[in-house]
Amino acid sequence: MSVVGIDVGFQNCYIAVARSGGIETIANEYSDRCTPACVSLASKNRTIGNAAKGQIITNFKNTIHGFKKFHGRAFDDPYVQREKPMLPYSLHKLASGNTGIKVRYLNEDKVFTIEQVTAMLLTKLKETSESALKKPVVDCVISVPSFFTDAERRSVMDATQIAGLNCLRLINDTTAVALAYGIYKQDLPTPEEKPRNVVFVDLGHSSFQLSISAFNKGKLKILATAFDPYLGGRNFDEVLVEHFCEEFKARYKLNVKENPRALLRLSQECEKLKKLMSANCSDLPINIECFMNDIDVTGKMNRVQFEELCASLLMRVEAPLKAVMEQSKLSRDEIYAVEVVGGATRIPSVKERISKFFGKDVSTTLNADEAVARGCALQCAIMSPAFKVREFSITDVVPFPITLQHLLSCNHPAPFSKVITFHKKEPFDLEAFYSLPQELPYPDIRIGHFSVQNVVPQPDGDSSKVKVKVRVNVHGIFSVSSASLMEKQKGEGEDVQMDIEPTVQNEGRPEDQGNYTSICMSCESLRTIIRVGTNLSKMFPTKEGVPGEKQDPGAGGSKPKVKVKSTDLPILANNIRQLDRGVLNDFVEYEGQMIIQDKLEKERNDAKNAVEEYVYDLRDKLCSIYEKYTTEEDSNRLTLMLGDTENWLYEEGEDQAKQVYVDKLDDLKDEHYQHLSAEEMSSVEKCVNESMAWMN
Ligand code: ATP
Ligand code: K
Ligand code: MG
Repeated sequence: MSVVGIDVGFQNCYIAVARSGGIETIANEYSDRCTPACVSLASKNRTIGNAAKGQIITNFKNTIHGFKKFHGRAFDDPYVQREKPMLPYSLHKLASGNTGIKVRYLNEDKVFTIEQVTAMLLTKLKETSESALKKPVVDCVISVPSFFTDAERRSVMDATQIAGLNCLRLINDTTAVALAYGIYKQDLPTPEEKPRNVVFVDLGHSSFQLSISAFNKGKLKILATAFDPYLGGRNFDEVLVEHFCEEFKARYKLNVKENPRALLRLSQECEKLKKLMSANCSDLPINIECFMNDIDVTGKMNRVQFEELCASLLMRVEAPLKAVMEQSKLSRDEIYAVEVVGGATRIPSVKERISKFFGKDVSTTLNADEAVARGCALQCAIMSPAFKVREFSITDVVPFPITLQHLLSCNHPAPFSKVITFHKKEPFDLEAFYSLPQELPYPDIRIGHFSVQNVVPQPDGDSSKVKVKVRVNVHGIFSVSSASLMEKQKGEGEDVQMDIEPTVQNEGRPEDQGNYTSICMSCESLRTIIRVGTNLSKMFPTKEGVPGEKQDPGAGGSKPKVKVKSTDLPILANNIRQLDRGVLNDFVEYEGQMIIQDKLEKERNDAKNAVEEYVYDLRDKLCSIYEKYTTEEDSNRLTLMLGDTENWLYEEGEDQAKQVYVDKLDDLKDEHYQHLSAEEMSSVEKCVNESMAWMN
């Protein structure tokens, strides 16, 4: 069983794997540990990652990047509408109302769902891990921003399935970082001592997240999270782009915004400039040749100017810092360290603001780029029975309160928390939604609609007791996970089942308010539900169900023995914002076809390259090591043949089926060797090998 952790960033993805030596971040075929979150579609294949990044400008309409936050979002969502005019590729409203991406692929117009696009990226990351580990990779842990809602998380989970991955856990970015920080620390306070509180800050390309974690030996508990989902390195790039667009308009009369290619080039150059400014205070140049209308443009900027331009962005750093401290109810001197990760925390003024707020230097003991992936791999190792890892339990939070409403026949709600008892004579419906729309970085508060079926009255006509269990699972996804009808048994000695209740049930009791009650599942109570321990690997993943509940060891023994028969009731989930399962299966199949198509195209290209290489190689050898073994006549004939082949490769041989190239190569080899007897040939080969060995 493989142990793989994947940080799917808005811009940069990293993979970490567990090997016997420990956790290791792995490199892709470009020897790069960072794989860009970029997918490019073309007439014969797709390219993903580094190769796709190289297509951003040349194939801008069909090269998709910056798509992570379209997960679970409706096309009409304000975020999507805000992004749309700035994207070089087209968005498309799907029949479901969700956001799709329209591109040209295999010479056809094609709309991909966001789940499919992320699945393409995951396919690449899966292949990279497989070639590093030299075995198939299925199980993994993947990171998501802590502010991802139910719909966004479900959408990412669907993407993992399309890519053929089994995601054991979606872990919040900063929780993964906290795990990467804590698991190796030998000097954490014992469970009886006061915990060590550490703030984790992640400023990536698209978002700003932070959390405070309390560490004791063998465990971490997230005390609070806060974020600005719309503040990241990209905003700083945009400020520079805006500045130079104006400057170039004034100086060169260029309207950069009308030219997507120029805008993309400017954006890339501004990002480079931004990074350079992190290390240099002096004036730095920006030079782009043949920028637009054959005009070369130049400009310059220094850090002081940059900070002035970004003043309003820098102001936004503080609010989440304040919020997380307020939620945690800790004072600043109770903070042991402030650990920063994420590429954009390298901006000096960002670091300064953070350290000023906390009154201490920020620590950079973690690898800013790889910590999330490493945390994911550690979590995967903890969950894998194949790996022995130090015990470490994680208690995370769900940042947004959820309400579950009980719909009566006339749509009256009646909510509750984790395990709740209803008295019902017939099937009934439950509706879950986010309680505080103003706090949600997402316009749709709906989570799902759950019908509890097969409810019947008791034999005497009374209402039946129905116990409904709701949970937020290990991925941070909400569900009404089970319901059972409890039936009191009369006689003794009958075959009955004890009514065993999970320990998490006792927080929050419904209080009647006429037809409905309202209890929010606040952060505090949800924390209990999402408790994930190291014993998880044994309990997970057996069924769709998820761990987090232990049976009360005291139950049964001390309670009076009421004999109850419990019957499981089916639950029908509706209005859940995820792909239809049939559609999902189609996507799984289609992803498989695209993988094959890419493979075939690669083989075709390899076959073509082999012909080309043979031509160059033989031409070289004819005037070096083969020279004295080849008659002038043969040499001329072969040279002519090589020239013909080369021309063919540029003309009709430019775009042929794989077999055509394979045959061509065979012909070349036949032609080359036909004038030699077997004996001569072996002697030639021997000499050639000797001289090659000598040359090396
Ligand atoms: P997200 O976490 O939002 O999904 P991500 O994980 O892809 O995004 P990171 O890889 O953490 O993001 O960070 C990328 C950002 O960091 C980019 O905006 C990049 O320009 C910026 N960055 C990287 N190095 C530097 C640097 N030296 N100075 C300033 N910014 C930098
Ligand atoms: K990243
Ligand atoms: Mg990130």
